[in-house]
Order: sequence, then C-alpha cells, then structure tokens
Amino acid sequence: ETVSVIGLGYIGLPTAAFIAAHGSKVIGVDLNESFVERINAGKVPFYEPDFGELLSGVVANGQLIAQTATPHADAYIVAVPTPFKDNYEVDTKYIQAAGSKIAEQLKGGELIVLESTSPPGTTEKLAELILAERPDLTLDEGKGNTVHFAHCPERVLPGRIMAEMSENDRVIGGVTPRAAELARDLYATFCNGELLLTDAKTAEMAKLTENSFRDVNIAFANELSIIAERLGIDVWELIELANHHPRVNILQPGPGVGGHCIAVDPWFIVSAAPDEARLIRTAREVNDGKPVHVLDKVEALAQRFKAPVVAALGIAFKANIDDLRESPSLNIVDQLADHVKDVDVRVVEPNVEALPEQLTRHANITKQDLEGAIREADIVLLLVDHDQFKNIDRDLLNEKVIVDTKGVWR
Ligand code: SAJ
Repeated sequence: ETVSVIGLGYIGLPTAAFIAAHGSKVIGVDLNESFVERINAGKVPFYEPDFGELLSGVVANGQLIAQTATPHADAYIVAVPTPFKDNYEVDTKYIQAAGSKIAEQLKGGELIVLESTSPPGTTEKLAELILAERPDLTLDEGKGNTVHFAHCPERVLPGRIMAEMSENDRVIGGVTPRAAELARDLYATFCNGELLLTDAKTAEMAKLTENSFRDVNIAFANELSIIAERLGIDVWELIELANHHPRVNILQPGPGVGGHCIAVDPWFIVSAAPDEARLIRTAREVNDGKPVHVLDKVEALAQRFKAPVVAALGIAFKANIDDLRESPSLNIVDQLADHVKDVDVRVVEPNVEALPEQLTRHANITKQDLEGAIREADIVLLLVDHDQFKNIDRDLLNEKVIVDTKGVWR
C-alpha cells in the first residue's frame, strides 16, 4: 500500500515518517523545494527532539521519499496550513489546492484523510470539491467507483511529538461510516492509542473544542491574576490553595497565550457560530488583553527611572522551546521598546541564536546573557518560565524592581 502525505511541516513530516517506519511506502509532498531536498537528504527542517534518527532511517531505506508533485496513492493524508485571516475567517485555500491535485490522480477506491485543523464542515466540502471535479467517482459504495473521506485531527504537543504520535488517542470522523473504518485501519498501523470513530464534522469540532477548553481555562487564570493583583493577593498561592479542592483544577496565569494553536483555534468556533460563541470569544479577548496589562504595569514602574534599563527574560511562546510564533512575550518586548521613554531593553533568550527582525529593528533592544542583563537592569521582567531562569542566584535580584509574570521567583 502507498500512502501520500501532503504538506511536510511539524505534523505532516512526523506522520509520514511514522507510517513509513511501520511498513507502508510513503511519498511526501511539499511545494517548498528546499524542504523536499533537505528531507530527501534525511534532515529535519525544524527543531523536534529525537525525530532526526527516525527520519534519516526511513529515508535511507527508501520507505519515505519527498517530492513536489502529487502522485497516485492508495491513501492520502492532507496536513497543510489553515491560516486565520484578520477578518475572522479561516483560509482553506491550501486544502482546496491539495484537493484539486489529488482529484487528478484518483482511480477509485482511495481514502483521503484531512488532518489540518479545520472549521466544521471542511471535510465534507473537500469531498464535494473533489467529486465535482471527478463526476465518475462517488461516495456511495453501491454505485461504481468510490472514494472515502475522513477527518483525523492531529493532537501532538510540539516538543513531545515522538511520544505523542504513537501514544495519543485519535478521533477519526468519516464522511461515511466506511471511510471512518478505513481511516482507522491506516492509523492503527502506527498509533497505539485508542481510535475513536465518529462523523467528520464532530471530529473537526472535537479538535477545536480541545484547544478552546484550554484557552478558556487559561483565561480564567489570567483574569484571576489581574483581580488578585488589584486585591493585593498572590495569585499563585491562591490557585494552589483552590486546586486542593477535589473538583477544582485551575491552569496557570502568564503574560498571555501564544503558539499557533491555542491562540488561534477558538476563533474557528467563533467564526462558525458568532452569536452563540460568547464565552469562547471573551476568553480569547481576556488572553489577548493580558500582554497589554503587563506592558502597562512595566510602563508605570519605569517612570521611577530616568533612562530605565529593563532585562526581559524570555521571548519564546512557552517554556523550554525555541518557537517564537504568536508569542505574547515577543510582542511585549517589541511594544516596550516603543512605549517606554528612553528605555534600554536587554533580551535574554537562551533558546535562540539571534533575535528576530521584529526586535532587531529597534535600536534600543539588544541580546544579552542572563547574569549581565540582570546586573545592569533597573527592572527585571520575567516573561517565560524557562528552566534556566528558575535556578538563578536570588542575590542578583536584590534591589531590583521585579515583574514576574510566571510566578517563578515567589
Ligand atoms: N499557557 C498558560 N498557562 C497554562 C498553560 C499554557 O499561560 O497553564 C500558555 C503557554 O505559555 C502558551 C500557550 O498557553 O503560550 C499554549 O501552550 P500549550 O502548552 O497549552 O499548547 P501548545 O500550543 O504547545 O499545543 C496545544 C496542545 N493542545 C492541548 O493541550 C489541548 C496540543 O496537544 C495540540 O496538538 C496543539 O495545541 C495543536 O497543534 O493544536
């Protein structure tokens, strides 16, 4: 059996490699030629712990090859981006483009699985698009040449992909019940978790629901942190105490919510049901408001100094990673340089070699080592709970004005 994985990013490439390692011949497709070249040389084009060995193995033994053209395959897995546009709409153009290219190759009998995070109804629309281009094919098994469509949302946590790709349970939604069963057989080759069958729209919504659940719960924590600050209460102690209740489990506040999933996916639900999704929308707004709150606080404290030096610790979107996408910390540092009069910002980020252009365009932002930055700072602003920051010599912080958005130095 040949499987073709369309889109070789953070999700598509590991999925392709896992399937290849379990015996199927896999043809990976990506429009980015330099990606394709690097993959065919056995190299991972992004950072993910321990994945390099698996990839170089399946490339070396010929089980996985990458190319830019869409081939014929018995099964397709589509893992292309679904970007969110500013006008609260999801852009499904990459799914449609992948669908048209697949349509040209079909002979009948194939399975097409969409993995990209998508608004409810997208898999059915993909089926309609392909069947409109190929009127000789059908969804109905009774009538001639059939194609099968399913949705199986990805759920892996970046940084833990090697473990989660095989261990996580998977939701598999078929446009028809038969499609769900065929998709289950494909995922069973490399997933050890439970494979839960449903219809396509419910599967699409399950993915959005998981990330919205987390977003709403972080918003609760972030709102509590602002209330506690106003009341002169330590929010971390407060949450720890409340979490001793057997039915309470509050998440952690921080400088805001980042990454390309939790900060984005709830908008898919809001855009599908704008009048009904009131809590989900408000949670997004609360979380997006948290960086503004942090910025205001630093701005007020900076007025105590003539030319304040701020040590900003961390710009990644969460602890112990190098990913800067949709990072609230990065945006706070960017805004700080513009908003605070005569400020000099020293950024400490042990996980990146160089600062991104968004920061280097400011003359008053420089990258510095942890100890040096703290020594020279008036204000120490902790934005990410990287391990390196937790274990610093506390004497360094004497006499400093501290803004600790993650509560690591309580
Ligand atoms: N955060 C907090 N407080 C917390 C937990 C997280 O402020 O208590 C912040 C983080 O600092 C970060 C953001 O939330 O800025 C998101 O981080 P995360 O670790 O919650 O999630 P991601 O974006 O790395 O991955 C999520 C995961 N989804 C869930 O846990 C429900 C992952 O399983 C998904 O596969 C992934 O989204 C995705 O691709 O959708």
